[in-house]
Amino acid sequence: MKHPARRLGLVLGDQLSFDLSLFAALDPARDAVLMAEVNEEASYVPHHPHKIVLVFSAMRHFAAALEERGWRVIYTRLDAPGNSGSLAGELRRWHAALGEPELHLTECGEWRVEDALRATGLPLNWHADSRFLCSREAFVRWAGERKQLRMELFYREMRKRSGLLLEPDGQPLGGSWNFDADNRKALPKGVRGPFPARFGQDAITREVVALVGERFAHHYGRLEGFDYPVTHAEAQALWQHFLAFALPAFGDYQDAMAEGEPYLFHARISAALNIGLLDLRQLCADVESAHRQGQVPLNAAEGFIRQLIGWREYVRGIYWLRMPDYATLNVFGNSRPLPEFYWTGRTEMRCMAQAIGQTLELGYAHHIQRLMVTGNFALLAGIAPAAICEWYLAVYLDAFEWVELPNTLGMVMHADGGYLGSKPYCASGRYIQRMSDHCASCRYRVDRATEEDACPFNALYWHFLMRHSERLGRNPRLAMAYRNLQHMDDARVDALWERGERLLARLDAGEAL
Ligand code: DLZ
Repeated sequence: MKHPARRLGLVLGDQLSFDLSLFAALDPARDAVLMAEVNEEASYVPHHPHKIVLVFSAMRHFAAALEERGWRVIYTRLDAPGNSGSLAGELRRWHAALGEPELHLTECGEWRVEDALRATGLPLNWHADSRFLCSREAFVRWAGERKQLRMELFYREMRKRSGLLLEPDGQPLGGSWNFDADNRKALPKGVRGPFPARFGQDAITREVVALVGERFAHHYGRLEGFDYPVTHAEAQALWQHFLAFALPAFGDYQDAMAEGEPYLFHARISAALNIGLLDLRQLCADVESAHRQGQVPLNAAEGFIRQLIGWREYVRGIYWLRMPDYATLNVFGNSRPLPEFYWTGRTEMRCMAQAIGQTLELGYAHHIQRLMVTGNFALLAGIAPAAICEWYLAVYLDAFEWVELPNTLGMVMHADGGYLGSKPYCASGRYIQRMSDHCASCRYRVDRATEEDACPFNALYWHFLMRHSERLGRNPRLAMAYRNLQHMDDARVDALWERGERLLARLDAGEAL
């Protein structure tokens, strides 16, 4: 038997925070921490190589930092002899090897992982994930008997509970809870995002890059060029770069897209936050103080804080409230496979090629590219929710199922029938034209809908509304679109339907558009 431990704390690859409440339950003098790189987590979906590099490298750096603080860390490398290949297997193995210590764990991000750990039958002591403001139980209480949940109401509760951006009398700063209407500007010509912060690879990261190259070369996405933070200090530097150079314009251009601008004014911190390298409370406090010191307008500060304490906590609450059945919802009965070009970027639709291309290169696209380009296309084309969910989970550095699934299945695909959001985010090519400069260099014409060179988003948009009119026709948020459809003459409606049918048939034949 290895030197026994009294207690063993399991720390997962997305739990790399010194502030986890788990650590308060352990004693560095007598207890141990277990961390494990396992094949199952790296391959249950074909993760982008950068994502595996990020998680493994950040895990190795965190293990070293724990050891520096005096912790005994049992660390299983992916290629270590005896690696059982799964988190449950490693927990069982080390529980036996260390003399059956008391086991401590933090609630998992993903239902799948928590289920597998519970299924070991080992006696497990669970700790709440203190990185979130709203516990799973508090969300269940908030949701109560409400038939429909709405983010906006949840967000107001969170603002009140956290005290963020409030007047002394408890009213919202600036007289409104939400300044989203100010955050939809297109990018003026000549405006560019700041130079992105980039982080060099140290010896640990280079070793991981080589390992990922050997073991996961068949995964889609580029291995070279990894430049993301892997330590708390680097994540702080990324954050300070955002505060100084991008936050002031973040609100205005939050929804904009531009050629050759993968980040614009976005923070790019979501992956670091989701794996524990950044602390939500600090981020919110920094943004609020930047606003109160006059460095950042309210629409930017409020918009940023809303994403963190509103949307992000809301989707996590819904995930844990509704899993595991939530993953199977498919109210439109979609069954079309994901087009091959999602994995290669080879499509003549310029906006899609840009969004997918940067995703394969960087493991990153911002929320409007995800929602209104790749997501919108999947919605309009009737892609099977499970297939598009797997894609988002695999290709984005920040994608863990608790945040990916509600965003994709609920917000993008409306496959939950409107439980998470009140309308599907369907749009024609006009929206993309308004918010980007992609259409100018596209081979398709955004001002046409029925001709062979017309932007596919246009006919697919009307086809989507027509084929789901029974379910969506009475949705007040789509009333204008359905009114426009009613006012079209029959010949136009037929031509749109037929063009939509031809496009879908081409997808079914495995053709790229
Ligand atoms: C994403 C990921 C990967 C690629 N590898 C590991 C791993 O080897 N060990 C580990 O503990 N965690 C890994 N993760 C993150 C887990 O998948 C994550 O903990 C679950 O998705 C739960 O959120």
